[in-house]
Parts: sequence; C-alpha cells; structure tokens
Amino acid sequence: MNRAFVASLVAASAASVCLAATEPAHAITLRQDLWSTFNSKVNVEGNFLNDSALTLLNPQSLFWNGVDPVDVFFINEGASYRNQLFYSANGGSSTLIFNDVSSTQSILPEKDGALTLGTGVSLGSFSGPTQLDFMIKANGFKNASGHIYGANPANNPDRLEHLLAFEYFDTVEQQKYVLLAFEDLFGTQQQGSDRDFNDVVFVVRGIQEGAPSAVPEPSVLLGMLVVGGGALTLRRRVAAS
Ligand SMILES: [Ca+2]
Ligand SMILES: [Ca+2]
Repeated sequence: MNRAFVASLVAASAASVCLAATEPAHAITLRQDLWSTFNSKVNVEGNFLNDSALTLLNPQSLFWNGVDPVDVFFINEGASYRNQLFYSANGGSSTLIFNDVSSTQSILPEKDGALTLGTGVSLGSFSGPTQLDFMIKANGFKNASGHIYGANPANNPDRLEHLLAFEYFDTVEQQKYVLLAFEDLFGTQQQGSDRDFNDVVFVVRGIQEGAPSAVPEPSVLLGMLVVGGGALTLRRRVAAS
C-alpha cells in the first residue's frame, strides 16, 4: 500500500469515528404536537411545574412497562447550570442519557447548547421486572463533583424532593408518557433555590408507575416483537413525523 492510500484510509476512519461520537446511537424525535403539549407546561422560567390535567406519580416507583422500548425525549430546560441526566435499572450503576442538558432553543439558551428540543434516545428494552431511577448531576457537564439529585429525597444532599413525575395519556397513539421534571438548585427557597422544577424536563415512553402485573420472559418478548414489528415500525414513523 502506498503512503497516500494509507493516509486516506486513516482519514476516512477518523471521519467515521468523529461522526459516531457526535451522532447519538438511536436518535429519535417526539411528535411535534406532543412536544408542544409538554412544553406548554414548562415554558415560563421560575414557575413551579404544576398542572391538574396531569396525574402526579411517585417518581420512586417507575418501572419498565414490560413491552415497549424505553424512549427518552428532551422537552426543555430553564437552568443556567449545564446538567447531566442519568438512569439506573434495578439499583445498578448509573448510565448517562444526556451529557449536557442545554440547547440553543431552550428557556435559558446557550450559544453552544447540545440538544434539540423534542429529540431523544432510546434506552431499549430490559429483561424481566425492571425499576428505573432517573437522576441528575447538577452542572455536571462543567463540574465533575456537582450534587447528585434523584427520586428519593432521603438520598439527596439537602434531603429535599428534586424530581416530579406526571402521567400523560396520548390519545392519538394510545400511549402513556411520563413527564419528569428536576430542580437542580440545592436547598429551600429560603436558602436561595427557586424550586421551579424546570431545570431538566423530559418525557419517557415505555414506563409506568408500579411494576406491571406480568412481564414476559425475553424469549416470549422476542416473539412478540417479531409479530408486532409492523405496528412498531408504523408507530415509530408517526412518532418521527
Ligand atoms: Ca429553572
Ligand atoms: Ca430551578
């Protein structure tokens, strides 16, 4: 092989590595009208997220529904912090979902914001009954030792609630969504927090409050996916429009 050819091969592989690093593995997009519905709940900075049209859920009892892939979509953020979002399954190690919850289009935009409103990633399916926890590292993109806030107040550094969960039923696709909203500031309002719970806002499809009554074994699930593949593809197409 001559040197020029080797150099072009190296350049080509570097380009593909670069592409892989910037393109999320399973980038997905929420239906525009659904994003607008969720966004309308959180579009004023400093307003506590509260809506009687949504059912409040216990964020410490969120489970994979046993059927659908778990899809996470970014809705908005009103934070000057550059927060990171993680999840863990059945109390296991935490896995990064969004490395930098910021956007050029969000309530408090950043010129170099990383995310597009309404887009997300699929976490895929799990095996057997699976409890899912979501947590943020406050300003974790900038500060590796930022506070971690999760669903259980007893484990938070200020012992306060930092995550609200609401259920929403989409009548178009007959699908449940869970809207999750984090507060990223330490302490009470007296201690300087605004407690507005709009600092990392996202929705998750494929989860529910409480464990499903029966979760199919992986082999049964595989058969269901093969049989239901057509419907799944159609739903994906609608979701992406
Ligand atoms: Ca805020
Ligand atoms: Ca806040």
